[in-house]
Amino acid sequence: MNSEMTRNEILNHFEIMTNAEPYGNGHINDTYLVTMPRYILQRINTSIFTNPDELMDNIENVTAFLRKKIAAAGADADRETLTVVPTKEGGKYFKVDENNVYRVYRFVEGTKTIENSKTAKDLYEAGVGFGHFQKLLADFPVEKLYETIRDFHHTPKRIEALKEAIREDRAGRAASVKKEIDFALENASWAGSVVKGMEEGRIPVRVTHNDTKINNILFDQESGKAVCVIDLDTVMPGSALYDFGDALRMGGSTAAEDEVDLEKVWFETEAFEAFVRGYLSEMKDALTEDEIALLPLSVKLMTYECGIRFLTDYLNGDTYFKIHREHHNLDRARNQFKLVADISGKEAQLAEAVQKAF
Ligand code: ADP
Ligand code: GN1
Ligand code: MG
Repeated sequence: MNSEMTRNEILNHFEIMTNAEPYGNGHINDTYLVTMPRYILQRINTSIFTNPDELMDNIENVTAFLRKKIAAAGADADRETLTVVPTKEGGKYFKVDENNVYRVYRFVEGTKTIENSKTAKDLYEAGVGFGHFQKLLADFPVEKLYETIRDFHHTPKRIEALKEAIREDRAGRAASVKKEIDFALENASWAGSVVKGMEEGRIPVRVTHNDTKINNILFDQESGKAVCVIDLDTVMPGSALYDFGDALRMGGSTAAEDEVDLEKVWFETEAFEAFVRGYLSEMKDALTEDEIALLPLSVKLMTYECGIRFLTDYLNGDTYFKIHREHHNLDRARNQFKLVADISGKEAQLAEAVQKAF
């Protein structure tokens, strides 16, 4: 929190709703109940999202589009998509200074997020949630979207960034992580599959979320059904395979992303089976044959890509991902690479699960 302005002062700039209604049956004083919906206040990471105008334009356009479709289907648009709360001047965010840019969303009530322990039902619902999100956005005009982070899932460029980090060795760590570097570079051969398919026009460019961690879905507290896809900062043109693979990177692991005991880190075929059933219940008619064929590989690919991003950040001295302990990024990279190795041995099972889910 910046020192110049308190949270309440910042909130004062937003169109926060308050209401006071007469309350109780007292005979002496005038009593009112003051209600206020709950809100989420977020400081935007402006070192990553350097253009808040473009970022918030994307989010407003996408949520307005979703809102119309959800309402037209008779569902509750206030619950099923994010609502950006404007500032009192009608802006999409409030800027204290270059590094302190804030936005407010309506809090979606009656929901929960799922972090690490997840059931097959959670995975099924997550598949429905992300699949539905993609389906609703299928006819969103892709040219309206800004690329908020250029080449975000361009895996070959991520490999180039890793190589540069190795060459520069800014934190003096390269020699100590030779094993991880070797693993990353040995696995580079298949890492361009999706990007190449998109460049050759075999894999369609779609409007995708691009950061489909399971904790970026709000689930209904009672029914456990997926309610609302959140964290829309990276909604950009991309591949359905990015979202599918990234969701299972986290959703399919038996352990947290930073678990250091690699004996606890495995990829669960059952999680894949549940997620793919949910996802295909929404997307099976929309996907092309090439996309369907690459669903199993996409999980390994997105896990690999995330692993090399963690390793790159470790080599660069931890400048991108928040860390909470020394070597945190290295722990995360090792964890992701363990998953990649495990997924490699299970690809035939995953392909079978895709067929079964149709
Ligand atoms: P980050 O980019 O840091 O992951 P998120 O936008 O995903 O930030 O928000 C972090 C967490 O805050 C979410 O995982 C969720 O638990 C909660 N959250 C965010 N927006 C809302 C909302 N509108 N209603 C309810 N909870 C929310
Ligand atoms: C970041 O913001 P969050 O925690 O949802 C990252 C993702 C990574 C993920 C790894 C904008 O996601 O790409 O996969 O961490 N988001 C960005 O946990 O870089
Ligand atoms: Mg998030």
